[in-house]
Amino acid sequence: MLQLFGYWRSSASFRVRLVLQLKGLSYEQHPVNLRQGEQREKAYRRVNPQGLVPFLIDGEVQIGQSVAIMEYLDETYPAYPLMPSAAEDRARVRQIVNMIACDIHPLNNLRVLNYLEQELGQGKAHRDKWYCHWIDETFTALEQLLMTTAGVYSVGNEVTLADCMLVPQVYNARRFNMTLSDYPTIERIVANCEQLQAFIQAAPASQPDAQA
Ligand SMILES: N[C@@H](CCC(=O)N[C@@H](CS)C(=O)NCC(=O)O)C(=O)O
Repeated sequence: MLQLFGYWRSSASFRVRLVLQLKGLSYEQHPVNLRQGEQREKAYRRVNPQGLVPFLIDGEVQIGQSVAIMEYLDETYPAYPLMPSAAEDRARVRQIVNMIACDIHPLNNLRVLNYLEQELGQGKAHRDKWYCHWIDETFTALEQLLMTTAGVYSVGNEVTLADCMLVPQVYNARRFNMTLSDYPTIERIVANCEQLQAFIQAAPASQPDAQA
């Protein structure tokens, strides 16, 4: 059985849960409570020395980094492929994946926000402004790109890894009360995804460690 170390509200964990759900793979969840700092404790560092979630164990195979895990699952479990067959479309998917994974998420994750508040003395208002700024900058460009690539989903009419990145990032934006009306294509794609059972089951609120 696949083992997933994650946290209900972690968008990087959400990405991996989406791939698992879309492919219909059974997996056991090992919640790591990020709010209580469990990711930094010795017990978890023995699993993932980087002290981040998600982390996947598949028998002898152990993998960190959500994008690496998603690609591993897609290549190892080919049912319900999440990369398009045409090279150009695969490049578009990777472009979207990287815009979110490289240009938004690292600026906004928990340890960066904690550093802003605790080390640099920024208050909640500045922290939230920082958070929304980096989403807005990339979503503005992403909206333009998606207008040229999207069908029902981000790239064409099949769900791809791009959607598995986009929906968790929109979840983060909503958590910080961002309105998405400036990004109508993003809004439309996410609404389409959210009708699928896999997206409902992978959502943070559906997880066993979800807190009210
Ligand atoms: N690039 C990594 C980022 C992983 C990451 O930052 N995960 C967050 C949760 S979304 C985390 O574990 N944060 C813990 C912390 O910042 O202390 C990935 O894609 O897996």
